[in-house]
Amino acid sequence: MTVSPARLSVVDPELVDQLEALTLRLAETYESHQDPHLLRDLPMLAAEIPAEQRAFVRSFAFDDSLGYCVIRGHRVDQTRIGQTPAHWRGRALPGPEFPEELLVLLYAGLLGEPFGWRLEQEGRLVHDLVPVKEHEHEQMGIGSRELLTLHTEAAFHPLRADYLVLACLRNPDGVATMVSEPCLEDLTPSVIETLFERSFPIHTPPPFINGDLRRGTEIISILFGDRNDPYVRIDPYVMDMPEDKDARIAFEAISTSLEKRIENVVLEPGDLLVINNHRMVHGRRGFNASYNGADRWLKRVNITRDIAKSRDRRDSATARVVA
Ligand SMILES: O=C(O)CCC(=O)C(=O)O
Ligand SMILES: [Fe+2]
Repeated sequence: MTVSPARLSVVDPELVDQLEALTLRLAETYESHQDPHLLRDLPMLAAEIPAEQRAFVRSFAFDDSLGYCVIRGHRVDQTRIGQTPAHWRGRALPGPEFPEELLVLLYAGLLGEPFGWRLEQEGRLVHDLVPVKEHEHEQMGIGSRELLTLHTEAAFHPLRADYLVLACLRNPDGVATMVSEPCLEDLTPSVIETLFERSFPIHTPPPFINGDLRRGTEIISILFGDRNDPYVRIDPYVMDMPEDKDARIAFEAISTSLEKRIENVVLEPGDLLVINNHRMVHGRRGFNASYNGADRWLKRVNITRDIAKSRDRRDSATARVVA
């Protein structure tokens, strides 16, 4: 599906070289995407993003109405970035695609503070989403064969991201990222009322369980915020069907509505998909990976508007890894 004009911002081709030169220079200046100096400097550096894209991203955040938007036209140097890695683990930092990671972080700097989870990709701030053979059939960003079901990112966690940025380095088979925004017209007033109640059990998914016994099952509401224009928090894959009949009906109604309204966004190299994690759920179509170094490769960054709220779960004020 083509991205509608209201959701798309294309970088002026005349500015693309400049941006590339900037990220190449910054890649010489900073150590890696984990460099605290880089994280400190991000909002200043973000001023180098073309004014049109800055205005576009700012409106996306300020209006708080769309679930996603796409920035298109940045260059990815396919030769320099090399082969798609077989795994995110064990890669030297910085990798050859550090300039591309810097670009994602600059955009992240317009939206808030990037952060990582200690239990996700070892606390890295920029994740590699590549198909990993041993996880081929799993419900993970690094899976491939199975469709990755619709979800709010880290739905189980109160400190989950406000925004995500997915940056496409390559996507040779045009594998779609699925997006779906809740639509109240599909739901009756009583269903909406029920979805606002804390009636829905959600579990901590496996990658986050290792040794972290602080979170188990929590009972959440699926909708929150404004009754007429609610935010959403759902990940049916890690949620139980509620025992209460009305809650069950409501859960099924919103799940069906979200499924029905799926749009497929096929990211191209250089695309940045900005997701408002409260306005929309996302997922990914299943695909056959080849594991030959040419597979789909995305970068992912979690962003919060308020880093202070995770202070008791970070080692220091400047640390960006949440335990
Ligand atoms: O690969 C994609 O397009 C999306 C993956 C995703 O949802 C995730 O890793 O959180
Ligand atoms: Fe996701």
